[in-house]
Amino acid sequence: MENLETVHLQVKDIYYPPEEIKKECIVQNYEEMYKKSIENPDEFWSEVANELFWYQKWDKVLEWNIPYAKWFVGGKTNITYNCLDRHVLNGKRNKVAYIYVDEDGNEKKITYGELLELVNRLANGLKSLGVGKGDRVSIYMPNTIEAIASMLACARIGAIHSVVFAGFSEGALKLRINDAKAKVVITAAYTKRRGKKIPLLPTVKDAIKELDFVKKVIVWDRDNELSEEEYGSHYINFQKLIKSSSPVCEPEIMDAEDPLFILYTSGTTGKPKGVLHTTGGYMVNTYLTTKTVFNIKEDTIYWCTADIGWITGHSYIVYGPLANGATSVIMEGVPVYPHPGIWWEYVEKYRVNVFYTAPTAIRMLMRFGDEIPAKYDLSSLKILGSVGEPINPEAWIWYYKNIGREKAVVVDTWWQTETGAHMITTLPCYPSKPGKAGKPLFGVVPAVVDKEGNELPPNTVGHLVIKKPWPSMLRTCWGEPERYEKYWKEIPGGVYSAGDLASVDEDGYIIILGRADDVLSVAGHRIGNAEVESAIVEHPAVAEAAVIGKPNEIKGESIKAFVILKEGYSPSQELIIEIKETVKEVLGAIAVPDEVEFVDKLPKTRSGKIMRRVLRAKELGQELGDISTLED
Ligand code: 6R9
Repeated sequence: MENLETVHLQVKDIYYPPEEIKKECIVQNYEEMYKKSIENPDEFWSEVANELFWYQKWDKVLEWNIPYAKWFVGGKTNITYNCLDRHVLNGKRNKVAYIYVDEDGNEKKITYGELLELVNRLANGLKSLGVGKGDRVSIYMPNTIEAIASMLACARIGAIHSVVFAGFSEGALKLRINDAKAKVVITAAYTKRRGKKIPLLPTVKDAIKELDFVKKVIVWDRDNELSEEEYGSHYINFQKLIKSSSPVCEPEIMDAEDPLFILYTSGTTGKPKGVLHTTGGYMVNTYLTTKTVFNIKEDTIYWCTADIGWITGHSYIVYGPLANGATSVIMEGVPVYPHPGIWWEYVEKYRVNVFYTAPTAIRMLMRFGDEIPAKYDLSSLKILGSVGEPINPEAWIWYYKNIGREKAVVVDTWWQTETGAHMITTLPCYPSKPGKAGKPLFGVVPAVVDKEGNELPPNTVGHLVIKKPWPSMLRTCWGEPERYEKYWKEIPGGVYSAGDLASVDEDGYIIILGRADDVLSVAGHRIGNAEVESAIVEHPAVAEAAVIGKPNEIKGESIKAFVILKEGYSPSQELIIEIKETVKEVLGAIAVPDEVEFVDKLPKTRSGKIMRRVLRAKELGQELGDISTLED
């Protein structure tokens, strides 16, 4: 940000929570509680952590050797004990934990008692395959109860799960299994999407062909249709494994800083980073944020539409809601199939109180018109959440009016895979402003700074940083500590650099403007420009490629690729199709460029870096800006 810009905020409106909601809020005094969390963090976090179960309490809340933090030092717990046993022992054995629904109206409910038993059986099954504390298990599963149970089974025995979104292709899956050196992979025969069965097992088979450290693959054979030959010694039937394993499994006693999971996310360069989260701090902060941001009470029906393959699924489908003993809806499928009112049909059917989704989905559903949601009784809704990318005021207001019927509050939650939990949002008791995420949550000290780390005046665009460690922060990048350290070195002053551009208004509301670095945000998913480029270059005809994000009304950004062909190849429609196909194979459908343009040259710096900024400005007809470093 050499040139400071001033944001001209179009929306001055402030929305106050309706009285009926306000009086039900668990947190009534945001300012006071926030102040305490900053001024007296030890006491604040101890009180929160004390609401949960520990085999042994911590000696110290925080040990901070920048950039390495330890939270709840010396504490011993198991997150699954807090998510399951604690509720079962507190009279909630028969409370529904999840209501699973699919596109066809099939429903499956599981109670806390049943989920505990399923998790224990699977945990024992994993043990029988030789999986133990610290071992990695890759999970490539559809958005189902079985996937959640797989994650929890790992956590039960101290194995580190690495969930890979089931929409990723073989290449992306292989990279992640390989990087984590997973001993076991858990998968399913298929996932359901738009009325079709999308096979998953063949992708796993291809991905692990050369990975001999993968000892076993557990397959959830959903329709009992895999033949005996499909198995062999490598493959284990999920259902049989569960049946033959004991329903009792003592939780592994975990140190607060023992790893819980790895989740891969795109960075600016090279391969995705394996963001590592540990047990205690992650547990405490996902518990607290779920409780306070979504106001989870005994009878709350909660629905987060994310997929467990993303951090939102980890924190706000699995760990946060379960730690709070909530009842959650989960759905396998897309928001428009079999019809674009399917989400609202389920909100009505299950009397959902808290609904959490992404702006890209809201914008898509908006397109189908106000009449669609108008057909349903959505009066149960109290809190509407947004996550994944900036929500434009138009979509915010549509969500508020057409879904919330002006009786629910919108919480726009800014956070990241790296932060583990919500960081910036307004709590439901607090006034919100469309398009602005809002205020820092407990313990979070954000600032908007220039590249040198100087704090900027209100309404000026700069880099979003976090000035203090927080309990659910990533602890490292798997096998690449230098990449972790970079987050804290990017901007001077010992601060965490989020990689986002932001500004603060005169009331202290933070607005997030998008990524500052070479990371795309397509339909709320982070994709590194470099990842797409290297996928394109895998096509034999391609010499070099550069990709940029272009504003897209629904997806936020769409991908455009500029491609230089090798000698002897000439541009053609077929090549465009093949290049797109290559990206799909290497990375998956979400990373496929909408546009491919063949060029003879790419703008580069003298040091050979592609100046994507220049390509983008040219594409969008904007000023080229400073091009003094351009090669020619
Ligand atoms: C949770 C999640 C993180 C990036 C983040 C930012 C964008 C997320 C946002 C938002 C504006 C919000 N982002 N929430 N931007 N307003 N409420 O999405 O994690 O996949 O790691 O992406 O998403 O750019 O830096 P992740």
